[in-house]
Amino acid sequence: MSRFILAIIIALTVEITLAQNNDSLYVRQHYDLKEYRIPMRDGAELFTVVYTPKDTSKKAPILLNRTCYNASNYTDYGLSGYPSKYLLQDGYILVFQDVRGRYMSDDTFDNMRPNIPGNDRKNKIDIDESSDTWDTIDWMIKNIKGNNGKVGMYGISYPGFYAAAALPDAHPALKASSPQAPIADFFFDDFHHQGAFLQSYTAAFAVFGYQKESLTRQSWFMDELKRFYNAPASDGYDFHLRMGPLKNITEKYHFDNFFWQQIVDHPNYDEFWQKRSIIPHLKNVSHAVMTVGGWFDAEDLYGPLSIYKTIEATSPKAKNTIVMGPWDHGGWARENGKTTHNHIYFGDSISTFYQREIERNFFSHYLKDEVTAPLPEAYMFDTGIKKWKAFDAWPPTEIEPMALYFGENGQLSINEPTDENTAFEYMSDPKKPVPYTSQTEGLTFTPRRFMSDDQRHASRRPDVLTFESEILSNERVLAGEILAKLKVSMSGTDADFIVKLIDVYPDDHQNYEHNPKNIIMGGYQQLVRSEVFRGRFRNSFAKPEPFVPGEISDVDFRLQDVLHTFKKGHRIMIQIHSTWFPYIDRNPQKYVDNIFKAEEADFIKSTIKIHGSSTILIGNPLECCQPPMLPLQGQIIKN
Ligand code: PG9
Repeated sequence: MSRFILAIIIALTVEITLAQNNDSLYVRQHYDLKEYRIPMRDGAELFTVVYTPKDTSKKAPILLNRTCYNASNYTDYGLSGYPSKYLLQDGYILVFQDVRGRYMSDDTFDNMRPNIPGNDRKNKIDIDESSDTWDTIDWMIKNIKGNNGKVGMYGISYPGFYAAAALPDAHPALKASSPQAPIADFFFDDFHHQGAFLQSYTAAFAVFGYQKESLTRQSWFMDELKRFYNAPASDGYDFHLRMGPLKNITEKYHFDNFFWQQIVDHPNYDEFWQKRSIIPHLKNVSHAVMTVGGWFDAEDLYGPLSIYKTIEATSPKAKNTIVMGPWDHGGWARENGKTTHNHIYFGDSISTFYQREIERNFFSHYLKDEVTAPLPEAYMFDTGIKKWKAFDAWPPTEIEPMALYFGENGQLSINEPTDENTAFEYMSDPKKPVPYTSQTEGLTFTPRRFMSDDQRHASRRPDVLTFESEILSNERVLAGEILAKLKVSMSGTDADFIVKLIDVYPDDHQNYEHNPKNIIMGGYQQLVRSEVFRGRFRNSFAKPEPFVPGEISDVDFRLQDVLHTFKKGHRIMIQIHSTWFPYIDRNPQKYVDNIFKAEEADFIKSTIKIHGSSTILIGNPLECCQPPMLPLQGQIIKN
């Protein structure tokens, strides 16, 4: 390593350390730290870390972060990085709490603990995350000195779910909540995407699949995590391919993991998953809600979009805002310098702008009655021209929608139907699955760096259908929801469908902004949006159905929203394939009741056809069956 680079690394390390020390030093100088055990209505006590400003000249609002990731990480004045330094300097009472069943809090943990519908949080003894939040807020208002009676909540990812779970029947002192990269429903976020299982997450089960034996400030699941990280292969693709069927993971690694067993026992969207979705409970919300997400979030993209849209549809009194930026999972809390994602540079200080001008103003306005610039309904970053745009509705209605059709010779036609009698086929082999990334990834805890990745590795494979438009003579803005309406047939009896929207750079594109690996950017195929759909759920996520070989079936599904300008000189590309490994598990392509119990022999090659009457619709709110952006209609299994 050259001396110059070494010097840079040392300088950066010192700077980062100083920044953290400054945070810790700053926190120690400006805050008093106390720990409490807050009693819940059923007698359980939740461990809570509280920082109160030393400056008591004015009463301060409370900012509450409920977490399953160990509130003890926030003791000893160690707040570096989160919440942002702007909130740190704004004189809030900062509170971090272990949710029920985690670390220093009592009782046992339940993933996405089901909300009890209609639970009157003031009186009933039933407990859920909403009642625990209600009890916590009520206790804090009455017992923490110097508070102004107003509470805000925020949290990224799982803590983002807890910020959303506070909203049903919320305590009157809760004035503002910011669910950030929130999980809304584990069948559409994190572990599953539209019924397909995210195999690359397998190691993460160690974090959520064991109960602690006593109160603890430290992680207690590390031995289980090591089972995975002592694995023979460091290449994630090879490791998981050698793994074979998912049942081998149960036998070799997760034989004692209660959450893994729940995943195996509930392969369909049954009541177990439905009652763990927060979506059906987001009604009559009367608070300020700012949902935040990253366009490149491979874990929780359904979450922010569905929470925002549901509140928009069910809660006219809510002051409901959504912010979507060029980040992967939680990037807005990490990247204060250049914002890059894979080989694409999006700009400088984008996260700082968000923290200082958006997040800080949101809480100041609603918790401190400060006059701040009103937030737009939707503050969305265009990932094509790399600029923020404000909309007064999301999805926007003022942007021309687009329909994409598939033609011969890989031609993608814009807004012009092609010959419906054509069909495009590929042979999908689960033993040679399409890699989800062009890069070699290790055994990732969760894959986070592929959602703007180069797709040339895929477009050159015979099992990937690739359709490409003419060179655009004018720029085209794609904004809003995407609906894939596929007409498919196959030689097998089950299949997954991965649809990708891709921005193809001009052949002579030169990229000077950020290209540390010197990728040839001429012809770069930037992933704009991708999503998988497990075909067995085409008529219902609760009731899967096999395909009939040779019969044409409709497979309609949403891809998550986009805001992307395809510049003049670029092309629009669509890819369709049926494996995406190891990001998602392999579909045997022979229908079995439970893929988690499939045998090696169940995995078969299948010739799959996409028929010419298929189309991809982009823009304007799309009427589509699934997944439920709003409370499930007709699919709730009655008790
Ligand atoms: N939603 C993220 C996650 C959940 C479960 C497993 C892995 C990641 C998160 O809470 O970071």
